[in-house]
Amino acid sequence: MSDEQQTAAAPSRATFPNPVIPGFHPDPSICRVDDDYYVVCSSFEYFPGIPVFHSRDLIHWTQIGNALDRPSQLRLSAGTPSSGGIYAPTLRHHDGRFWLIVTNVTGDGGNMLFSAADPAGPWSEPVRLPGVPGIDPDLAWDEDGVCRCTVAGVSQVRIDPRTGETSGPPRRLWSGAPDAKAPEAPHLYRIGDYWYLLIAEGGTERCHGVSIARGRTPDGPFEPCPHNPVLTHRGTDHPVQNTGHADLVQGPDGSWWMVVLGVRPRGGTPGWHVLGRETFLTPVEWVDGWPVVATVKAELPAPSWPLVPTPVEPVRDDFDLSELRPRWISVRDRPAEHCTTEQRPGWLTLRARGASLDDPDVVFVGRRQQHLTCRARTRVDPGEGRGGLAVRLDERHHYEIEAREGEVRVLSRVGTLRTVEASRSVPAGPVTLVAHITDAPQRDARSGPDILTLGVEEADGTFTALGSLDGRYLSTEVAGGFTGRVIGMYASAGAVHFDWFDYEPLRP
Ligand code: 6LW
Repeated sequence: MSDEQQTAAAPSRATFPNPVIPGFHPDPSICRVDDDYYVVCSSFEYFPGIPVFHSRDLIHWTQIGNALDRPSQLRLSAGTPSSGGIYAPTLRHHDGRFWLIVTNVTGDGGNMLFSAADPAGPWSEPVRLPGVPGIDPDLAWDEDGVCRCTVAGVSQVRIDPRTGETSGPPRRLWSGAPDAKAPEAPHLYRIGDYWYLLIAEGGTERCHGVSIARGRTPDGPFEPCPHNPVLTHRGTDHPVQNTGHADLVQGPDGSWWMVVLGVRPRGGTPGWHVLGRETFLTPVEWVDGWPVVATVKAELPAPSWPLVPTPVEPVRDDFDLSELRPRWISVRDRPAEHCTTEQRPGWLTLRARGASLDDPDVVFVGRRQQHLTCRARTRVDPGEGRGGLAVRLDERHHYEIEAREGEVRVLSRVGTLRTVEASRSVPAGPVTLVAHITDAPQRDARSGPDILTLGVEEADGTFTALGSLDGRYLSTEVAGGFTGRVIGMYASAGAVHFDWFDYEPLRP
């Protein structure tokens, strides 16, 4: 049986890990069509943008594509900073089509709408929405087919989703608690006799929460839920923190669920989360017409409906396809002249543009770190160029092991500090570079979350560590912003060839 055919979990399992979509997958928006569920997430400075996931049981998810996978849909200029670019999508199904609305917060982007017959793609060219100001756009259609777009703040405008035309100025709706920070991530739903307006408030950090109001019409007025916030982990010691930015869905048995972003801070105080904001699932019950949302747990009980496990992702990508698999993302763009599997069949060739990972023009192909402990390896032939294996939080926070002919070096960049941590000679030709991410020993209040050990694999298969670096410096609490770690390959000079890339979780 090949890796692709194995299944993720024995159907008899009693509990399932939450996050259901681990790693940097924030701002989830969910949509159900019959027995199929789809989730999209924010993608910021990465291209392709907006990862799209599919599930048949709400527990097991597979990435089926990236909605914005052509430069005509997404052009992120070199001026796009990390955590700029593409924010908070909403995915909906209406009139036989899937509709996706997102904001590009950088350049001339603004709000954009895309549609598709199949969420795996292709998605349409963008319809621009100059009349819709603000981030976190939502789409909702009423019984007459009128489409409303609701944005952070919270305000609403009627739109024609096919043309992007708006009618009338944006109207203010309900903004959560009167003194709450950042009323955002609105979603409007018709459920039973009411229209519900679900929002996030308190900001996407430790005070994040979810509140709701209801009205008899989609225009309001909205009456706040008497027990708002309906979900928050602020001031608690739950292992999952920052819970907010939610979207509602009904399970196969008619039960209600919420997808919500959360983080897993670890180490001493104040706690560092390194995988970015992840997508969790939590059950919802309705009492007196209001949702009662369960605490977001790190494990989910087995649901009452049949599980449909998805194929386990193979450890190795051999770069034997002409297209890169959907999990691979690059910084801002990925032109074929800088990234190809055609030049040397079975290898990924990266041709440098920027001279290091500090450069907004860096040629980088990586995947999200999705497990708290894991190992990444790649076999690289630097030829006459220079490149290697990097763990990237953003352009100012990254660790890498870099090869050039006859030498490897471990490099770190933290804020303004750039350090050569170690170097050593290696035989000319291909070399296997390794990044090993393990738990940090918890010694006292200052212990970090994890340790990144970078090194090389010798010809006999043994591992030689060249540097062990504190993981806290590649965390959101240090770097700031909205993203998480991405691990991958890069070229910093000339053409660099990669034979394969392994990513192996060390714990589920
Ligand atoms: C997003 C806002 C948020 O637009 O973070 O967690 C911002 N919530 O709703 C960026 O993802």
